This record gives sequence, structure tokens and C-alpha cells, in this order.
Amino acid sequence: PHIVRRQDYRPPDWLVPDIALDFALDAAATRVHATLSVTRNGDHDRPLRLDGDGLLPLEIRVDGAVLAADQWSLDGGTLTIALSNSAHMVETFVEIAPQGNSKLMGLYASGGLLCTQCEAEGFRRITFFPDRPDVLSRYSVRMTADKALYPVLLANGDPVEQGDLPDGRHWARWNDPFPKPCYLFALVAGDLACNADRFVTMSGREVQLGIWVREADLPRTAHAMQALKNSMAWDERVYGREYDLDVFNIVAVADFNFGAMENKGLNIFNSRYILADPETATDIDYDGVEGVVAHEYFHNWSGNRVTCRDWFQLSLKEGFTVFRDQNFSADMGSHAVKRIEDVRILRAAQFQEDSGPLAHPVRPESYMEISNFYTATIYNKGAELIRMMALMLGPERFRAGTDLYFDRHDGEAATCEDFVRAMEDGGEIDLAQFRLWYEQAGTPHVRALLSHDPATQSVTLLLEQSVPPTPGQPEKRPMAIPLRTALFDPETGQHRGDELLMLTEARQSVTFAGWPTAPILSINRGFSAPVIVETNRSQADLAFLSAHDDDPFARYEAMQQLMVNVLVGRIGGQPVDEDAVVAAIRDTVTNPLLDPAFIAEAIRLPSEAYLGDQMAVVDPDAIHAARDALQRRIGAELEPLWRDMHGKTKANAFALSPAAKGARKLRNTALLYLAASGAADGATVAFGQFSEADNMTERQAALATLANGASAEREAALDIFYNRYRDDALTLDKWFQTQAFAFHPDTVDLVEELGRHKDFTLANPNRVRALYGAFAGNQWAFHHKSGKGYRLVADCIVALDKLNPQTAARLVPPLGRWRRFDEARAAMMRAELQRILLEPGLSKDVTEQVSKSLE
Ligand code: B3K
Ligand code: ZN
Repeated sequence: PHIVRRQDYRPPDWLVPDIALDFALDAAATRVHATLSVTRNGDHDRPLRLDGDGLLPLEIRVDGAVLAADQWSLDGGTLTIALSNSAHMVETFVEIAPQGNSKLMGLYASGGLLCTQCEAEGFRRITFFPDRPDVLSRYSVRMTADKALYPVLLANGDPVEQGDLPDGRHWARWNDPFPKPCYLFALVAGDLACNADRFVTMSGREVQLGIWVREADLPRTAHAMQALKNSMAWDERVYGREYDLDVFNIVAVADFNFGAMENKGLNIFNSRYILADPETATDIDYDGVEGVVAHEYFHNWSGNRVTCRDWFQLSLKEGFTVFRDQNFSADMGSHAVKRIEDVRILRAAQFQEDSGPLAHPVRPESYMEISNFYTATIYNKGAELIRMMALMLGPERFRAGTDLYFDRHDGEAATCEDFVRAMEDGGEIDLAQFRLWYEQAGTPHVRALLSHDPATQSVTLLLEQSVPPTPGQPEKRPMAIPLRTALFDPETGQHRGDELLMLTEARQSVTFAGWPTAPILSINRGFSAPVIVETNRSQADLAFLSAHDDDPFARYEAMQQLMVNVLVGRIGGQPVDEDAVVAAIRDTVTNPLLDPAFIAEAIRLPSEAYLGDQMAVVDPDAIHAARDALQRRIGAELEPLWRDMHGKTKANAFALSPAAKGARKLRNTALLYLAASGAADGATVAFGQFSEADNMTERQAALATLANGASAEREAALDIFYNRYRDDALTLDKWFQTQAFAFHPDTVDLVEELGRHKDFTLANPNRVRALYGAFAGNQWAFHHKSGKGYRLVADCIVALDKLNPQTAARLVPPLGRWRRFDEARAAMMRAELQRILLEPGLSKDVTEQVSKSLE
């Protein structure tokens, strides 16, 4: 298979300053007439090569003349045309079949709509074109379609004209004045209703906003609209970036390979990130809508106005845009809780990726299939890189850096290096060593050892770093690691200032004077660097920090580390002090000064997967047993507290305020511990919450709590939930997901049954993720010692690959982590990977992930 390498980048041979597209839309057969003005780029005599995927030219014209069969060739999808002059008009005619497009890339049909997805390489499934992000064109798009089936016709940019045609058809034309790469092209045709609103930009221009959904879904679009307006105002205030077209449209579609897409002026969304109401959306869903709406909106500058030169630069737009959406969400809610959530996601997804066979740098060196590189490393670790630069620069200089970046590269296709240089020039900082973060894969390990010398009344912090080997990178150089650090005086419970220490050597030490007694170390505060820190702090030190650290992340982290130590000790058969955990939880829960949402985060036990990451060989059964036992003990010892908390946090009426959300989070955590306590009425209380809840956050949490157990209420609640939401796909996903996530000994068999359920379908990516994606993330169930979990997921990958390779490939990484497990499990996981690889006609997507996982 062909491997694309970053070092092989060459500027395009031909540019396409303008393109006119004419679509005769029809679900079964759509005709596409493309007119490209092409200009030779540089002094060369190479022919024009246009990418195509599954396209057959019906006719080709150059400067108006039809080409004979020997004037062009088609090889592996690529259309080659020899051209003599420096500029030509090239026309192609093709026919495509949206209805039969199960890959959901290119032009496809979803629930009666026709819509597009082009990033990364979907445009070549629509028409012949140099499908690479550094070819920027102005688009003019004309669509004709049946007016009854497709009354609404949308494309990028601004609408210019529309009209009726004979035979019940109509047409519309849209122009996008901003040159853009073809991955940002979009059109939508369908019977859609609009939530219309407006936004006045900081320079006083009025923008028409539209969120387009099925008529019945209109009442569920208010939150997305508010998020959009907040995002527009935030980007003006925080980055000085204004919206640049007269219209901004968002369309929600039911079948979508990922979250959403930032097409210029016409964002297309997975409906799960647009639709929300209290009846069907949890608080997490509401936050997801807000975050993704913001993310796609922010791409208008970080991605669209300044785009990527090639796909190796993907993190240029994704890492930066995630950083922007994270900070936006923090500003809309709680900074402390948002940071904790983001770090939890980073550790669960990115640290795992970085320590396995699919580890790659934030700026990768090669790929077989670019769709496989929309990863937690590119997105979330990429965001951490921006965050570290912002921290080192401080807010003013960081803003000077981003201003320079946007000004310097507006209208261009840029590189990660361009971004770093703008930070250096605008922020006046030397980032030479910092650049290694883009090059070296693997999560750095930092050892921080504090030693006290009573004789000199000083304390020395010894810092050591190492970056583990990753595929293709056996040796690593020391990184520049910013560590926010403070030393706490155990007497006063306070520290003497938060310092930013730069760890740049493999080993270095700092001495602090004026400590007659030993202080307690708080390090990597705010998770200032995406590293794994190991310290010589005692359980007593951690308990101290869990009660006194004024940095909320560090306080949370101390609590988590306290729990991890107890759990890992217990799994290893060592004597452990669980009372310390129970006491820390009691103190945290009863501390009136703490935000309820923070409390809920802090007292939650580390996930089974995170515990697995702390072990040399993951033992899923031992981890589950230890975690479950500790959860039961915490439940039992603090039962009155949980009961009280559960009652106290019940609201009279639903609200979406941070306080109301925090109360629900705490209430659900209290329910979890109450159910774990072994109290006779645990299932009754959970069922009560399930039945009485006026919102999905409490209803689903109660369902999840019941799903972990074996009560009669479990089946009743699942039935009620199913019958209530059987016709609402997004909510029915929760029914599948909750069962696939459940800590239940029979989960693996249940998932097998659910795979045969009449409402299960491989055609809808959300449904696949709800069942198999969730299941593969349920460590205890997926790694069932029978190996059945592996077989289920492998079967799904094989079947799905024939329909939708991109989504199939996303299920491979959990199987690829076999090196982390015992011999028996590893052998079974490998055997499933080998079986997948033998499948005839396997996609490039799955081939790449599976073969790398076996290497
Ligand atoms: N840029 C898109 C992701 C496209 C994924 C293609 N496989 C959404 C986003 O990150 O905003
Ligand atoms: Zn993005």
C-alpha cells in the first residue's frame, strides 16, 4: 500500500483559482459538471493531474473543446490531461450515486437529505480535482433539484440567486468569495426547517444565522443557537476575530462519521451535537453541543482563513481549535471542572494512544490513510502544546503571537512551523527545544523527588525526564517541560508562590531556601504539561494536598493519586490504608467551600482503564474487583452522607445553570455510592430517581446505576426507557450505550444480543459507536477472559469495513493494545487482528490500523 511522507511535500503543479460547480441533484444519480480555471504553478511541463475516487468522466473539455479518448488517461482514479499553455479552462462531467454511498464521504444521502463530507479526501468522490489542502479556489455552486423533495438548497458562502424550473424542479446559486481548499466544500439539499437568528459583529455587520433541522427537531435547537452566538462574541473578545460572511448556516444530519464539519459558512453536524432538550439530552450532551458548535465556528479562522499546507499539519488547525474551544467552554462554565474533564479525556484517549502501537507525533511523518490520523494525539495533545506555549508566553504575548499568526497567514495554507514561528516572533520567546513536542511521540515521564535538609533549612527538588520509545523513534531527546510548582507549608496549609519551572535537561535540580521543616510538593499544577509525573509524596502528603491545594486541578490530582495508590496496592496484594481514602472523600464532600461539580469530580474513583495504565500487565478482573470493593466500602461507610446528599441535591425545577448542573452531578455520584453501599433500598432509590427525573441527566445516571446491578428494577427501567425512546434515534443510542458500558458480568453476552437487536444497524455510525465503541471502552467486559469481546468487535470491524471503512478503523485501537495484557489475552487479541487482516478486499483504513497494531 502507498505511504505518504511529510518529507515528500512538493507545491502543487497546477493551481485552480476558480471553480464553478453545477449539480443536477438526485439521490440515485447526481450529475456534476465542474469548470476549473487552472494555472500552471512554476516553470514545468508536467500534465494536470486531478484526483478522483470511483469517478468515470462522461466528458472532458479543455477551453470548450471536447477531448478525444487519447487526450486523457485514468489511472487508479487519477485523471491526467496534458496541457500546453499556462492557463486553461478544464471541464469534467461525472455521475455519482449519493444513495449508494455508505462510506458517508463525498455526496451522500441521510434521512431524505443530500449532504456532503469532504475532509479529508471526500471531494474526489464528487468531482475530479487536485484534492489537497494547499490548492485554494473561489467557488461558485449551482444546484438544481426536485423542489418537493429538496425545497432547501444550501452551499458555502452567500446565496446569490434562485428560481423555479419546469417539471417541479428548482435551482439556487451560492458564491463563496473566500478562496478555500476543496475539503471545505459543502452542499445540502433537503426538506429542512430553520431556526433563524442574527448576530451583529464587532464592526457592526449583521450576519444571518440559521440552524437547519427536520421540522420536528426545531424545538431542540435553542442551545446550539445560543452557543453559536456566544462563540461569535467570544472569538471577537478573546482573539479579535470577526465573522466574515453575511450568512452562517448549520445543518444537522443523522448519519455522520464524526462530530461535525467546519465547511466555510455551512457547518454540517452530527445531529447529536446540535439537538438538545432536557427530556433527551444529558448535561454532558449540552456541553458537547456547546463545545462542538464553538469548535466548528472557531475553525472559521483557525482552519479556514488560515488552513493547512498538507495533512501532516492537521494539528495546526485541530490542536489550536481544540485549545480555543476548551477555553471557551471554561469561560462559559467552570475553569476548574473543565480542566479536570479535559485531562481525564487526554489520559483516557491520548496517553493510551501514545503508549501503544499507533503512537505518532503531533506532526506525523507518514500515513497510509489520513482518516486514521484524526486522533487524540493530533487533537488533544495538539491542544496541550498550544496551552504550554500560552502558559510560557503569558496572555498578552500569546495574543500578540496569535495576532501575528492570523495576519501573516490569512488566506494561506500554513504549517505547524509557521505557528511556532509566529509565537516566537510575536511573543518574543525562543521555542527551539519546544519544537520537539511536534516531533517526538510518546508521553514524557517526569520524576520529581523532593528532599529536605534540616541543616541548611533548604529543600531540593530533583527532576528527571525520559520519553519512552515509540514506533520508529527508539531514542528520544529531552523535552522542554513547563511545570507549575508550589511548595506547601504543612503548618499553615499555604504555599509561598506558584512558580513556572522549565525542565529542559534529562536531569536537573532546584534548591529552595528557608524551609526549617519539610514542605509538601504540588507539581504540574493545572496540568501545565501533558506528562506522567511520579513523586516521592506519601499518602499523608496527598491527603494534605487533597484538603489544602488551592489549585483545583492539583487538588483533584492529589485525591486521584491517593486512590490510585490504594487501588494499585490492593491489586498487588499489598497492605493499604483505605481509611485515608474514605476520610479524604468525607472531608471533600462535606467542605462547604467547594463547588459541587468539583466535588463530584474529585470523589469519583479513577477509571478501570486508568488503573490499567498504571500496571505493567493489565489485569482487568483484579482491577474491577479492587475498584468495585473500594467503591462498596466508600458507599457503606459514608452511607448516611450519600443518602443525605442525594436528597439535598434534588431540584424543584430543571435549570441549566452551572449550579444546577453541579447539583445533578453530585446527586448522581451520591446515587452511585448509595447503590454501591449495599443498602437494601439501593435499587429502589435508583428506580425512584429514574421514574421521577424531569431530565435525562438524572434519568440516564439512574439507568446506568441500575444497569450495573442485577435487580428486577434493572429490567423494568431498561424496558421503560426503550419504549419511551424507541422512535428517537439519538436517545435510543443511550439505551444501547448504557448497556454496553455496564459493569455487569454478562455485558459481553448482552452486547452480542444487542448486535442482533432489530434497532441495531451498521449503517448509522452513532449506533455503532453507542454499542461497539462503548463496549470496547468497557475494560472489564471487553477483556472478558473468554475472548468473546475481542471476537465481537473483530466481527463488527469486518462487517462494517465493507460499508464504512473510516468508522470501522476507529474500532481497531482497543484490539491493538494486546502488548499490555497477559499472554492468553494477548494471543486472542492478536488472533482477531490476524483474522481481520486476512479478509479479502480490506480497506486501506483498517489495513493500516491492523497491520501497525501487529508490528
Ligand atoms: N475537521 C473535522 C474533522 C474531519 C474528520 C475527517 N476524517 C471536524 C473538526 O475537527 O472540527
Ligand atoms: Zn476541528
